[in-house]
Amino acid sequence: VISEEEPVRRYTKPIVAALALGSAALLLAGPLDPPSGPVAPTYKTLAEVEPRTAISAANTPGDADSLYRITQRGAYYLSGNITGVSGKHGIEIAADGVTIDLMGFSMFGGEGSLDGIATSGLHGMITIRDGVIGGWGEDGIDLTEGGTGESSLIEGILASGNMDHGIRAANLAVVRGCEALNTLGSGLYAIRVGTHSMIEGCSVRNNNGGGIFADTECTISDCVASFNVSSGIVADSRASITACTSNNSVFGAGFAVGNSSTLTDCTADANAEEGFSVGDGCTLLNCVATENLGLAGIQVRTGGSTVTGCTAAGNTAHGIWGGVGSTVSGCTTKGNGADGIVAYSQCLVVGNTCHANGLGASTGAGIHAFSTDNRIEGNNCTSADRGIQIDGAGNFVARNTCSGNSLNWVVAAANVCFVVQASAGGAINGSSGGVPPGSTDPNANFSY
Ligand SMILES: [Ca+2]
Ligand SMILES: [Ca+2]
Ligand SMILES: [Ca+2]
Repeated sequence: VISEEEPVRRYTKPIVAALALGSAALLLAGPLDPPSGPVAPTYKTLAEVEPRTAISAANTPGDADSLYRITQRGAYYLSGNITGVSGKHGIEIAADGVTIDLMGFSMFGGEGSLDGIATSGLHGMITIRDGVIGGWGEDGIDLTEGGTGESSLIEGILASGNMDHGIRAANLAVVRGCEALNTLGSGLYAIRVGTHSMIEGCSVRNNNGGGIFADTECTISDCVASFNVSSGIVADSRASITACTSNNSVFGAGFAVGNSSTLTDCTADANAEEGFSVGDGCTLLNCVATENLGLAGIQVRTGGSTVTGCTAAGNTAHGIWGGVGSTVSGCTTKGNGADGIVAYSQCLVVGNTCHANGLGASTGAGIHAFSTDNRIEGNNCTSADRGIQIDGAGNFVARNTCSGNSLNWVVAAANVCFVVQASAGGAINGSSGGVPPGSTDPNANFSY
């Protein structure tokens, strides 16, 4: 047991030592003459130390449908958590040029509440950062509530369990480093932006609607969409989508993208519909689609698109669906349930590897041309129900190789196609050997 006197005794020596140091410091003090000029205060006002406005009932009083309402441009911050009430938004923004720093605090809405943060009237140039916005009865953040304002930056926001959208911004928005999850409403999106916006480094998962929706001419990069009920990443036309992954959509596609868009280095896995479903005039480069359940791992819905350097494996139906007038080059398809590559008509299909497709109950080919005027060249098709199957007339088929398929070639009449059973030579050890494959025609196709 420690007696009450003990602490006093214990600190006697340090106090004496501190006093000795103090008197030494006094001996070294500078001149005692005060500086010339009038005496002025040296402290800083609160506005100089913290030149921002705390969001509070005194500074930013609410109105009939808001807890707090910002009516002047400027910088605002939270100094504590906010709990919503029924029938009200958390914070209304009724001015242009407003920055709200949530300072890591959370805004929790609760039953019957409206949006967490919403515009009131048409307002833009809005920044919102660094906090948690959850459980609001409508949207977490809605910068379109008062109309389609322009230019906003939303970063470092975790939006969870909101009823409608997690984060909804208007045109010319930048949304980065945000997470939106457990959004409850169906038919909406966890993150939705208007035209000419950028979404970077965001994660959307377990939402009851879709993951990300971007209007025309947006960029989406480094995002992950997982386990959303409808499609993971959806963009209207002329989008650029880079280094994103979208997986396990319960009823939707991994990526559903409009015309004239580019998708680079993206991955779609185990979605209930297509991995990638793109419109006319798109380019897919270095994308991977695996184990998706829709019509194809990669589907060019209409045509006129370029699919290069992509992989489609283990999808339930087709690997790559080329549409009309598309180019499919340098791709690998393996283990898809139906055809490896479908060339509908007027496609160029060149330099692809198609292995072990047609795994499903129906007949599948490595490459299957449905109609006319396709050019199919320099592909290797192995171990499927059919190697290369041409249903229509007027296709040009050259320099392909097929081996190990149940039927290597199934080609309708009236196509340009010359197939040779290649000759196999003996072993080669040294500088010469073997036999010619069986034709000197430069356009011959071979079975081997
Ligand atoms: Ca209001
Ligand atoms: Ca709203
Ligand atoms: Ca089969």
